[in-house]
Amino acid sequence: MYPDYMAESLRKVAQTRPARLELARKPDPVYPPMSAEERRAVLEGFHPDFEASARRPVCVGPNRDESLTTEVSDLLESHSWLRSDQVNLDKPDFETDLLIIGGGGAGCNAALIAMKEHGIRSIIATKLRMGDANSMMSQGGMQAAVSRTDSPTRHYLDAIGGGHFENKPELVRALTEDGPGVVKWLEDLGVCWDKQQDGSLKTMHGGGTSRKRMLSCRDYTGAMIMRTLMDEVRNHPDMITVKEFMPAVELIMDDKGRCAGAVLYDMESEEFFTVKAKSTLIATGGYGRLHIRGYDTTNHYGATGDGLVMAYRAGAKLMYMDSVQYHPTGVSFPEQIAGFLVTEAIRGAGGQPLNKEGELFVYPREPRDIEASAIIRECVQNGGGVPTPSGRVGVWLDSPLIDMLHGEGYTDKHFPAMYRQFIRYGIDITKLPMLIYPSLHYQNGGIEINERCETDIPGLYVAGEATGGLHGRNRLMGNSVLDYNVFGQRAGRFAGEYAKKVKLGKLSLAHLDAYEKELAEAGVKTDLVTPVLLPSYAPKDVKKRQLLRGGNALPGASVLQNRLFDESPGA
Ligand code: MEZ
Repeated sequence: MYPDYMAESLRKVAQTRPARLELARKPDPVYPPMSAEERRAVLEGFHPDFEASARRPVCVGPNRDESLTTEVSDLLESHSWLRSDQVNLDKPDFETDLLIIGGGGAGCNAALIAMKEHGIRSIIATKLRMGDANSMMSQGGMQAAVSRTDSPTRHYLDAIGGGHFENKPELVRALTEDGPGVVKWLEDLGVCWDKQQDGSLKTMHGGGTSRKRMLSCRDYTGAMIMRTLMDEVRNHPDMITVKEFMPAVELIMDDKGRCAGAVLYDMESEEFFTVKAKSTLIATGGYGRLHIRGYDTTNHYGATGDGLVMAYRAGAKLMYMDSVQYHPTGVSFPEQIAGFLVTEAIRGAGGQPLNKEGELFVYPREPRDIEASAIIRECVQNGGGVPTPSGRVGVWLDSPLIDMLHGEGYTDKHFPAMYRQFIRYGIDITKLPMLIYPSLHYQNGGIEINERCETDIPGLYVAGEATGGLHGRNRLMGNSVLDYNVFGQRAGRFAGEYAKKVKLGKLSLAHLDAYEKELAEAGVKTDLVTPVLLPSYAPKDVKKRQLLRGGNALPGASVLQNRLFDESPGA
C-alpha cells in the first residue's frame, strides 16, 4: 500500500482522470509531442548524460582521449585479474570451434545457427545460469515490421530517428530486414506470440514508432523467447556445451593478432581454465549493475560490462560509450523493487505520466531519452514529484486508465507480470497508479561491429547489448529484443563460417602486459581489477574482509570504489 501522506496526491489523480480519459478516447495526442528544439532543450538540461561530470576522457586503449561515460572510463582504466606469465597456454583445458561468452539471447541464437548452418560445435560459458540475462527480463515486446501497413523501411526510419540519426546505417538495415524472419524462426521454435481474433499477429505501439510494430507474449516477452531458445540449446548437448558459473576474465590471442579463445574463471572452485577457440563471440550484455550516476537499474545481477573491458584490452574499438539509456519508467515505490522495469507497453496501452497534482506534463510516447528527461525535469525543476519514505522521488503512471479504455480485465490479461509485481505489495494497478522514475536500463554504446558482427580483431565477434552503433545514442523499445536475435544469428553464421577456415598460431596473453604498460605510462593509479563480474552491495567493513582473502580475491567492490588496499590491512 502507499503511505498515508500520498493520499492527497492520489486523490488529485483520481479527480483529473475523467477528463484525461475523454482526451485519450479522441484520436489526437493526449499532450502535445515536443518539437525538435524542445527535445534538445530537455535532453541537454536534464538527461543524466549531460551532467557536468557524466563523461571524461579515457587515457588508455583504442579510444584513448575520447570522452566516455565516467564509470566506463573508470572500468577501462583498471588491472586485469591475470598476468601473461601466470597462465600456461601450451595445453588448453578445452578446445572448441566457437566459444560464446554469455548465456543470454544472442549467445543462444549464435550457438543454434552455427550448429544448424555450419555443423559447428560451441561452448557457451556463462557467468551465472543460462538465461540469467537482460534478454530474459524484457517485458513489453519485440519490434518487427510484420503488419500490412508496415515495412522494414519504416522500421529503419523510426530506429534512425530515435537514435538521433547517429546509428550505423548498415546495422539498422540488417536489423530491420532480418526482423520478419526472426519472428518466424522464434514461432517455429515454439514462441507463442500474442494474436488477434483472426489469428494474425497482434502489434502495439512503442515510444517513437510510426506504426504498430511491437509483438509480445503478454508482458513476459523476454522470458518466453529465452525459455524457447534455452530449450533448443539444451536439446543439442552433443553440439553445444554449456558451462555455468564460468565467466570469461580475459580473451586469448594468437601470435598473428587473432582472437583464439578466453580464460574462464570457475566461480565455485575459484580455478582458472583456458579455452582455445577458432572463433570467439562476446555476448555478455550490458552494464546496468555499474549503477551509473547512482541510478537504480532494471538490469539483472550480472550486468557489469565484462565484455567491454576484455575486448578493449585486446584492442577492439568502442563506439558511443558516452551514451546511457535510462528507462523512463522504473519503479520508485515500493522501494524493495526500486528500479525494476515498468514496461513501456503500459504507456503504449494508454497509461499516462502525471505529476503530484494529477496533471499530464509530457506526451506519453516520446522516445525514451526525451520521456526520461521530461520526468526528471518535472521532479527536479518543477517540484512535481512525489517523495518516497527513503528519499527517492517519483511521478505517477496512471494505469487504471488502461481498463477504462480497453475494457475490464485487459490489464490482468495483457500485463500479468506488472500486476503481480505490484499486488505483492498491496497495490492493485487497475485501481491505483504506479509511482515511477527513470531507471538505468541499457548500454546504448559498446564494441564496434559491422553487419557480420566482426570487430577490428580477426576471430572476435560481438552481438547484442555489448555492441555499439546499432541504436545510435538512443534505442527504441523492442529493438534490443530484435537485436539479440538478429545479431545473435548473424554472429553464429559468420563466426561459424570463419571457424571452418582459420588455422590458429601460438596462443598468447601478451596484450595484457602491453595494456598494463600503457596504464603505467599514462600514470593511472587504481586498485580496480576487472571484469567486475558481480556487483557488491556489501558494506565497506565486509568488503575489506572479503578482499583480504589470499591471491586475486573477487573484486567485490562496486566498480566505482577502489579495492581499499590503501587502508591498513586487517584494520
Ligand atoms: O526494449 C525494451 O527495453 C523493452 C521491451 C522494455 C519495456 O519497456 O518493456
